[in-house]
This record gives sequence, structure tokens and C-alpha cells, in this order.
Amino acid sequence: MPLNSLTHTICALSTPPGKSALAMVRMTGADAISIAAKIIREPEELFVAQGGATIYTDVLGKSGEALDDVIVTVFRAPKSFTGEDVVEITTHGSELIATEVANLLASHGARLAEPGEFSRRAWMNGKMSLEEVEQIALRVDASSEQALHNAANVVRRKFERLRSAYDTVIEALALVNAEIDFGESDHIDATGFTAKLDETKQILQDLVEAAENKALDKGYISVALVGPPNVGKSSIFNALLRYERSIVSHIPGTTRDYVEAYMALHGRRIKVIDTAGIRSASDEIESRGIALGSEAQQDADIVLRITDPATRNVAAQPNETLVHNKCDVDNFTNGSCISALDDSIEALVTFLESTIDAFDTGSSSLAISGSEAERLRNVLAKLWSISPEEEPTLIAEQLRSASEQIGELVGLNAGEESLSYIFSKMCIGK
Ligand SMILES: Nc1nc2c(ncn2[C@@H]2O[C@H](COP(=O)(O)OP(=O)(O)OP(=O)(O)O)[C@@H](O)[C@H]2O)c(=O)[nH]1
Ligand SMILES: [Mg+2]
Repeated sequence: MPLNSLTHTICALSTPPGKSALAMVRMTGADAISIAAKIIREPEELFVAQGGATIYTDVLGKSGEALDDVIVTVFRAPKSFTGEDVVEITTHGSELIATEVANLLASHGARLAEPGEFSRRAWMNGKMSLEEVEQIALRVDASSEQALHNAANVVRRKFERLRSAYDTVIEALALVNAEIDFGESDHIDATGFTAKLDETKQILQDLVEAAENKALDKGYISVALVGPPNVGKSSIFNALLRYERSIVSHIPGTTRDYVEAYMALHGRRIKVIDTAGIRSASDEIESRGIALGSEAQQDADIVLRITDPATRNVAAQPNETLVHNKCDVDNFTNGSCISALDDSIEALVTFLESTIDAFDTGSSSLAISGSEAERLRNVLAKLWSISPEEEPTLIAEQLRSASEQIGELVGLNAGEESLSYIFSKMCIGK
């Protein structure tokens, strides 16, 4: 991004595209007020408006016609999200109107913003730290209640670790520099130095591993319902989803394919999978359905093996949980007994909720992205290649370069490439 671009007045649609009750176009920069004044019916009110004031007015189209009645909110620098003059124009929630307002502002000199550019201004003007910027990005991206609650912690933990990796590498560098300045031998005193180096490597290794775990986190927890034909798998599936998704009938072999659907439990996204009852299949299609069901079962996080009065004695595999269904028929009371046809299904919901709570996929992640992990792997490789036997000046050079790369990730002397990367992860208008 060219430097003058970092100060040019920018505007963007800050609400998602599509129909809604209201939509908002936001503009920031030294010319925000004068540009907004060019498109509204009461420009003089805007010029004298105090920070925080709202003006009810019309936006005028190119030929002076009223395009929409809007609320204009003014924030005066430095008391605004970005630290600059900010104007927010709230229109009726038509994408066409809001886009037209943004285009009108652009025709009067505002530039349409790049993703994350408002936040970048806020950061540049000391309104937010990089850590806060990342927290906002993660909160906006959150697809579950838990991810939303965890966002602040996840980002804080990442920054804490990066900062301590930075500190230890700087301490190691200080030891080497002391050796260069005052030492008498060609080599550095290995004990303190190696300890610091190992500490840094361990922190970075943990971060890289967290990124790898995150890559494995598929964003949902899968629950497979398995068992012989006719035990009530599809009935339980429908009861959990609270709508009729899978066909239920008294004929064994009703479900021939596997069926999956999503639901939310305790704020987590759950994929529930109904499978074809396992039996010696009578045709090719059914065998394929059964095989697919077994694959889904192998990939599932939670496997519920369903029984009915005719199949109570089956043994659960180590990773399976037995759920006895149709207990209304034989009044079975041993273990977890439900009936898909009455309220006792709630006991299964409660069981799933507590099992899901124990899944720690969200909190173990540290919001390390793939490209951040890649950078950290490079730093690690550099640190692994250092030997205390080397020339102290060479070691110092490698440590300095490692510290710069770690520092960039926490916003210390970050270069243009890092900054563009950090902010481009955000959406336009943020
Ligand atoms: N009495 C009673 N009947 C049930 C219960 N659960 C299911 N059923 C009945 O059992 C029959 C089979 O139910 P499904 O849900 O189709 O069984 P399934 O395990 O999916 O069977 P397949 O798809 O053939 O493998 C249907 O007639 C259901 O109404 C239950 O808890 N109590
Ligand atoms: Mg079925």
C-alpha cells in the first residue's frame, strides 16, 4: 500500500451485503466531514456538529434527488475508532442504497477501503494494540458461542508467548553481546546461553504445535449413531435435531446411505451422523451405504452405539458409548436407557452436552495462523542451527534476525509485509 494511501480519506460499507433493517457506510480521514457534507441536504449542520452528534437528513443522489433519509453520526479526531474524523451514515438496509452512498462518497474524493483498513488506522493512531486488533478479528469470525468467549484469551495467550519468546531471545543476545564486548575467549559461556536458547525454542515449538492442532480442528464435533437395523438410530437422530430429517420406518434397512445434519449444543457446532444399520447387505447399494457408515464412524469424535430390546447384550468398543433405546418397550433400566419417542431423549442431550464440554478444541488453540506458524518454523530452524562453538558475532547476527522476526508478529517494528498481512485478514469496513 503506498504511504499516501495510509492517510487518504477512506469509506466502506460496514454492514454485510444483503437486505437488513439498517445498513451503515463508514468514512474516516481528514476530509471525512467535508466529503460527507457534499452528499447530504444539511451540510452546514454537519460542519458545526460536535463529536458524537447525530443529524437526521437526506442523502442526495447525483441529480439532487433524495436517495434515502439517513442518520449521520459524527466523531471528531482524536475521539473516534480510528483516531481521525469519522462519519457514519446509517441508511435503510438496502444493499443498493448503501452501495450508492459509498459510491457517492467515492465520487467526491474518498477512496473505497481495503479489508481491515479502519483497524489499521486505529492501530497507527495508537487507538488499539495489535493484540486488540486480532481479538476483534477473531470475535467477528467466531462461529460458536465458545469461540466468541475464548477470543480474548486465545489471542492474549498467543501474544504472551510470542512476547516471552522475544524476551528470551533478546536475553540470549545480551549474553552474546557481553561476550563480544568483554569476553576473553573466542567462544561464549555456553551454560546461560544454551538455557535461554532452549527456552525460546520450546516456546516457539509449542506455538507451532498449537497451529498444527488448530489446522486439525475442523470447526465441529461429530457424533455418529451406529448399531443394527431397526434399533431406532434415525428416530434418535430426528429427536436430537428436533425435526424429521431421516426416514423412520418399522422395516429394517430403512436408512441405506448415511445422513448428516448440524445442530448446536452448549454453543458448539455438532455434526450428527445417522448411519445405515449394519447387517449382511442384500444388495450392492446397501453394502456401500454400510461401508460409508463405518467410515463416518471411524472419523467421528463421539460414537453412540444404539441397542433395542433384541440387542441389549452387545459390547461397546472402547471409544463407543452404549445407548439403550426403546426402553419403553422392555422397561430396561441398566445403564443409559432412553426412548426416542418420549422426553427421555433429553437425558441423551444432557449426556452429549457434558461430553462436548470436555472437548477442549477451542481453548487449546492459540489463534496462530498457518503463515505465522511458517515464520516461526523458519525462526526455529535458525535457532536450531546455532552452536555455542561458533563465532560470537555470527551467533549475535542470527539471534538479532530471529528477534526481529518474532518481534514483527507482536507489532514491534513490523514491516509493511507483516502489517498488510495482519490487517488484510479483517473484513472491509472493519
Ligand atoms: N416403542 C419405540 N419404538 C421406537 C423407538 N425408537 C424407534 N422406534 C420405532 O422403531 C422403528 C425403527 O426405527 P428407525 O429409527 O427407523 O430405526 P433405525 O435404527 O434407523 O433403522 P434402520 O435405518 O433400518 O437401520 C420405527 O418403527 C420407530 O418408530 C422407541 O424408543 N420406542
Ligand atoms: Mg435408520
